[in-house]
Amino acid sequence: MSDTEALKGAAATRCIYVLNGPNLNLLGQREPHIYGSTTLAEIGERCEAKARSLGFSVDFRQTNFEGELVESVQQARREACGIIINPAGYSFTSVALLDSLKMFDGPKIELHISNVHARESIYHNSLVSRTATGIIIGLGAAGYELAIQAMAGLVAARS
Ligand code: CA2
Repeated sequence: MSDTEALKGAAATRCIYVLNGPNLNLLGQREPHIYGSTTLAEIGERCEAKARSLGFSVDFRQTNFEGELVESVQQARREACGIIINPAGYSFTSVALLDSLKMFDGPKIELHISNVHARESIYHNSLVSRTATGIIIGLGAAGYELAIQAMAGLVAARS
């Protein structure tokens, strides 16, 4: 292994990917009674601060496109020690996303801001849950920081 490869590998062991699916860019602007008033940018900043305090870095992303989400998961295979994902609407529909996550060997935390089980039945059957190491549901924006904390523990337990 070259020095460059070794350096990349070392960084990957400390980088957590936090992936957000469609419409989450609107957080804080619509439906605050369901999703709260915190914006996605604020959540990203809180994730970075929490990760830094635990000796990790964060790559925080949002996309409205299924293929882009799949590509981020594939990239995580090379660059991340763990994935935290709020797949939003793709949780319930995307076999492609499920397939890509199955190929990621590290810990995976699925997260939903709202309690999906207290909502309409179309929100009850997440495909992503089939491959998740753990799930955080219904704790609002605070769920993201809890997920970072949990991920740090999961990564430490593997090394
Ligand atoms: O509670 C969550 O985090 C969800 O993943 C959010 C998704 C929904 O499809 C899932 O069932 C649960 C929807 C994201 C829509 O985001 C909005 C943000 C602000 C205003 C309206 C929608």
